[in-house]
This record gives sequence, structure tokens and C-alpha cells, in this order.
Amino acid sequence: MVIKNVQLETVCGITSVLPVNEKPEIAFAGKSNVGKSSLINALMNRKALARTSGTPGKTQTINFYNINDALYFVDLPGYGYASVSNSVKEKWGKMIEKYLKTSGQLKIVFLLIDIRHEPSENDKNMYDWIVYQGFHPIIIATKLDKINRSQKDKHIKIIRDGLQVVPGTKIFPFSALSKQGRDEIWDYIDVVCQLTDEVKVVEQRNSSTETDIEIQVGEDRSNEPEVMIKPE
Ligand SMILES: Nc1nc2c(ncn2[C@@H]2O[C@H](COP(=O)(O)OP(=O)(O)O)[C@@H](O)[C@H]2O)c(=O)[nH]1
Ligand SMILES: [Mg+2]
Repeated sequence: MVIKNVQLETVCGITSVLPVNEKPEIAFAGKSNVGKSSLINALMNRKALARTSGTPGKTQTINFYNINDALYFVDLPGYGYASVSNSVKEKWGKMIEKYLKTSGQLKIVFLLIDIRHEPSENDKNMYDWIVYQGFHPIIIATKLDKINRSQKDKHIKIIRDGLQVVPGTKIFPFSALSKQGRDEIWDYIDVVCQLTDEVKVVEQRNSSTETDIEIQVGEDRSNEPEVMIKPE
């Protein structure tokens, strides 16, 4: 993808109305400080459009970045802030849930995990919860430059086993320093956005066709779990 034009188009707070976009959306979730802003900047070829910091920020928002008027990156609030009250966490859980349920354009949910560490309880809860919402999260293992190259496969396996990912789930190792993994992630985004267009055409012809590529949200939500994100 040649990045011609990117802009932060919409910033949503807890009470905001979520935008109804007509282009594909790619969402990014992960613990605060995992490297989400750095990844988004690297994918957009921008140094600092998405804010990066060594200390987790206080402002929690859902940010929609318009890429070339062709798709959106959706930066979801990071979890794992020990200092945030439970009621705030609950509100944010509801906000993310509302987004996952109502976006008609969400094609990929990337969940970011620091390649150095075994997934935390919060990471596992987030993974399971995204699956419950009807998505198969794709994992991006961040900060690849911080481990020895020979340790990469071992760490990827620890993440795969720790999250008990859906079999066949892709895990992309990535470094914001070396940009390793960037092209692979873009290739995946390109392929999925095109595939989904084809799937949509098939669905219009035969509305009962089920597909395992996308995001079928069930109707019965009576047993729905609450988002449980605990302080770390
Ligand atoms: N070495 C290294 N540091 C990274 C990488 N990605 C992010 N960081 C650092 O980790 C910290 C948090 O990154 P940030 O992108 O703000 O994380 P966010 O809170 O998930 O958005 C910052 O100090 C970044 O410079 C990476 O791939 N390699
Ligand atoms: Mg950030």
C-alpha cells in the first residue's frame, strides 16, 4: 500500500456516537504500552501521527485514521491501566463492545502482544472476548527487536499456547524499530480487504450463504460475558 494521505478523522470518547464509515476498518487492540501507536505510525509511514509514549496516556479514545480514503485504522483504547477505576474500565469495555458489534465494516481485529512476555490474564480475557464477539483476532507480536533472533519461534509458541488461539491463527512478529513485519501485515490487510469484497458479492446473491471469513454476530446474547479487564 502506497500511503498518499492519512488523517486522524474521528476521535470518540465514552459518550461519542461512533462514525458509520463506508470503507473497510481494521482495528488494533492491546495492553497499554504494547506498541500500538508505534505500529500504527509504522504502517502509515508517519513518525508521530498516532501518539507514542513511554508512560501510558490518560486520554482514552477510539481513534479513526483515514488511509488514502480507502480504509480506516481504528485505534482502540489500551487496557491494563492499574490507575483507572473499575467503573471507567467498564464504560470502556461497553464502548469497545459497541464498536465491535455495530461496525459493519470491521474486517480485521489485530491484538498486539509483547513478544517478550507470556500473555497476561488481561491479554487472554481480551482475546477470548474478541472471539466471543464473533471475530478471529490476528496477533501481532510487538518489539521483535528486543529478543534474540534465535528466540523468535519459541516466543511465538509461548504466545500461541498462552492465548490458546484458534488453530491456524496468524501471528505476525513486528518491530517498530527495524520495521520488520510491516510488509507482511500490509499484504495481509490487502488480501483480506479484497477477499471480503468478493464474499460480499456472493452474499448478495445468496443471503443464506455462511462464510467463515467474516464476523457473523449471533442474535442470542443472553449468556454474554462482561469484559473482565483486571488491574495488572
Ligand atoms: N524497541 C522497541 N520499542 C518499541 C517498539 N514499539 C514500541 N516501542 C516503545 O514502547 C513504548 C510504548 O509504545 P507505544 O507505541 O506508545 O505503545 P501503546 O501504548 O501501545 O500505544 C514507547 O517507548 C515505544 O518507543 C518496538 O518495536 N521496539
Ligand atoms: Mg498508544
